Amino acid sequence: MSARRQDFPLLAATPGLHYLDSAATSQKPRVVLDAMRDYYERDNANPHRGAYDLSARATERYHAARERVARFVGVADADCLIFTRGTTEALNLVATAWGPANVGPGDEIVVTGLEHHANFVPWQQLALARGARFVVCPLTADHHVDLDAMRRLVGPRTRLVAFSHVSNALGTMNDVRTLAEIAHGVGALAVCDGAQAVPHLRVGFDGLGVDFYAFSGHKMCGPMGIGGLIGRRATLEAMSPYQFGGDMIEFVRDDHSTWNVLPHKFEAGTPNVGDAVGLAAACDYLDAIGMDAVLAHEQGLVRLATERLAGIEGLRVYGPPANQRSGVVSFTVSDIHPHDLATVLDQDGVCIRAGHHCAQPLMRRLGVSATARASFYVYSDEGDVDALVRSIERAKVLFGPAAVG
Ligand code: 7TS
Repeated sequence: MSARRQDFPLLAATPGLHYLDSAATSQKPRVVLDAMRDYYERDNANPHRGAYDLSARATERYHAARERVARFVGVADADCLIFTRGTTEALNLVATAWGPANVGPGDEIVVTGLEHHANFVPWQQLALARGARFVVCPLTADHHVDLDAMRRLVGPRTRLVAFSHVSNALGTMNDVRTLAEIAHGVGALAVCDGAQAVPHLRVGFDGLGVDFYAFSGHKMCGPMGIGGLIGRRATLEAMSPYQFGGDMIEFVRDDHSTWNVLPHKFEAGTPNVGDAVGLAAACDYLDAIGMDAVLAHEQGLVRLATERLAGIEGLRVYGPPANQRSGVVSFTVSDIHPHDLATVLDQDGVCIRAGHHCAQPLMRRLGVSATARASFYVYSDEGDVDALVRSIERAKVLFGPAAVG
């Protein structure tokens, strides 16, 4: 068992468990759980409101968590990091708060064929509501975003280009800087879904060139219920708030209201301090390992897994080579349905994801309705790869000759 497994109470308590669904959500290290408990046991109060010391301490912990997470994602201006429930809420924030004021009839929104529904449907719905054209950029034969096609597709009416940093279904890493340049070349905003990047790579928002960047804490050792939207200050300041209530106002008159400064303008209501504290502890945990080491560890396991899986007759791996992807391996095995495969693997304590991975447009482009997906993280090890391969072999025997090739 890898030493790092011991940092994760759930994994330490279940030695036979091979958790290969970290792209869906990661396990949580003890230090994150401890940080949250410490906050609730010592400093819990509603921040920004009480004139007493305990509330000031809660406010300070929330502020410190934002500074810590901002440093992790590489944004120098921490007020440009809005805490949200996660990536989905962050992307919907942009679609709701920026969209209607900036997209009109005849305009275009361009996305890629690789997207998670969270970075597809909000833009599709915005385009439908505003009478704009919704354009899906095709992929190359090796499942990368086709940059030449993207250059051809964008034009003077393009208002926004949305793309993922790393694909959740294939692990493909996109060329974010080039995609942002293509968007900016026609005066469009570049929106990047970083849900599968922030947990695995050193991101550095300030050097990426995008206008908005979204991520989820629960995929990076943090708790569920917290994530973020990073935006450029000028763009965020020009946007109207999308939710109204406490904390986000400056003055409220009977006939009109004015808005608080960033980040509060986009954080209506009582903030999620406990989870922000947990997310900051997750950043400490990952930085102590080092993000280069995190990626190298995952890519080593992906290389090993793809080599071993290649030896299984009838197994097909989707997506780019190991050195061009994060810790995700998507595959199908002959005519065993991925859901049946996942059920057999579960009997062996191997947790994988099966289905369309919230990327139905991508599945259509791959010509499948579903794949099986194994995803690795800091606590995964060679024993997990062994268990995966062994269990797939067992499934093939169970499903008989039809599954053999
Ligand atoms: N974007 C990408 C690329 C994702 O992988 C996910 C979640 C989301 C957006 C949505 O994140 P949320 O935290 O707001 O839900 N992806 C997955 C997955 O691959 N399996 O389960 C959830």
